[in-house]
Amino acid sequence: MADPDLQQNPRLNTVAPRPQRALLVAVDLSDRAAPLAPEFAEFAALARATGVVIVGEVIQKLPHVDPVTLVGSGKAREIAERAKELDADVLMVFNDLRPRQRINLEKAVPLPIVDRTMLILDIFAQHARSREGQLQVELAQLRYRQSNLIGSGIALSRLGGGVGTRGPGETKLEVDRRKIAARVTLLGRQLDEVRKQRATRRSGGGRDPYVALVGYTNVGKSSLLNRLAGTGGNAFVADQPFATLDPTLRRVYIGEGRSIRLADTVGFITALPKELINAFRATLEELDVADILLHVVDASNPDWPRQRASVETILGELHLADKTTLLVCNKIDRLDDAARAALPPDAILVSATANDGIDRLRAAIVARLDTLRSA
Ligand SMILES: Nc1nc2c(ncn2[C@@H]2O[C@H](COP(=O)(O)OP(=O)(O)OP(=O)(O)O)[C@@H](O)[C@H]2O)c(=O)[nH]1
Ligand SMILES: [Mg+2]
Repeated sequence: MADPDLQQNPRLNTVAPRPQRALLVAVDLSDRAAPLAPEFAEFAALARATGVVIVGEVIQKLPHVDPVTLVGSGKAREIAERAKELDADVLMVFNDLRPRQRINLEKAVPLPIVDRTMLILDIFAQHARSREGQLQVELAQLRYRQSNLIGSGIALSRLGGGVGTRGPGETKLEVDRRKIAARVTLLGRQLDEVRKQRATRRSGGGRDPYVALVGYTNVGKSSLLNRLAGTGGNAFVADQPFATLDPTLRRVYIGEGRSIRLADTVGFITALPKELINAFRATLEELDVADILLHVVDASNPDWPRQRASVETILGELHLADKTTLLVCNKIDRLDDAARAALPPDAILVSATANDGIDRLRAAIVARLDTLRSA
């Protein structure tokens, strides 16, 4: 962060004496097409990945969200009491919040509010390593604040402090808005510069076919890259959402004297914030030059069909829906024979960690490349 004024109150930036205590809140709309349970579990995983301790959860069933406070007003009072009892420091709200609902809920429950998008942005901020990645995340964070009227008082990890501390008053917000706009312009220019440099580097790359791993976050894309690349793999692997942010490219031998360039990419998630898609668009649209996409799913997660559909939606938004794609079902070491047999017949079954099916995957890539070449 170049502008110190955009940062959080320095008093709050000192190392927290204990992890932040989060109370999770959700409105359950009992939508049969999109049941709450799997998405709420994912939300909790996102919360934990930011380093908070979850001290409780409040879920309210409603036919519609309350236009004023999101939850009903009685529920808002109940949340305030629970938060006090549990000594919570931050409210993490699952559902999308309009600016007005955010302000009203913050009045009813005097705690900073962090929503799902802010969590995702926070994790991205913690994990971005490359200059381009860091610029992209900061741009996404600022754009999100701009469109949701959130002042810089909400400290996300890279700005120091924990996730979500008190927002500033109105006047500060006005000043912030001008500064944020100026910073957004500057970041945009810096990103253009970094991207030009990267494009120059990339054009020096080899002629081997280009294959990209895509898929939901935490399904094992980086593990597969490591397995396929052998000793040269060393991509970062972790059991947490968004371990990989920066694209990695490795040369991989696929047999018959042939190699490919294999790219690892940032994982996707349901309703990936549009600010992030826009900020990462340039990186993601590079997938357009891929000859084949390997769509990796975690077949051991009962929720994988939903995850697969989300990834396909995002690929569509990136105009990549028509790419040649192989479906790769990973983590089959966790499945019994019956569960394996129930997977789609065209899928390639593998386990990156148990080193199972990797030769089949190599052969499938070779075969598909041959089909493409003869087409
Ligand atoms: N049981 C099992 N676990 C696996 C397998 N492949 C990966 N994992 C685990 O799944 C977790 C996520 O693996 P990653 O390779 O980091 O997943 P990713 O898709 O790159 O995740 P992001 O970069 O966060 O999107 C790690 O804990 C891996 O050890 C597998 O075949 N079987
Ligand atoms: Mg990864």
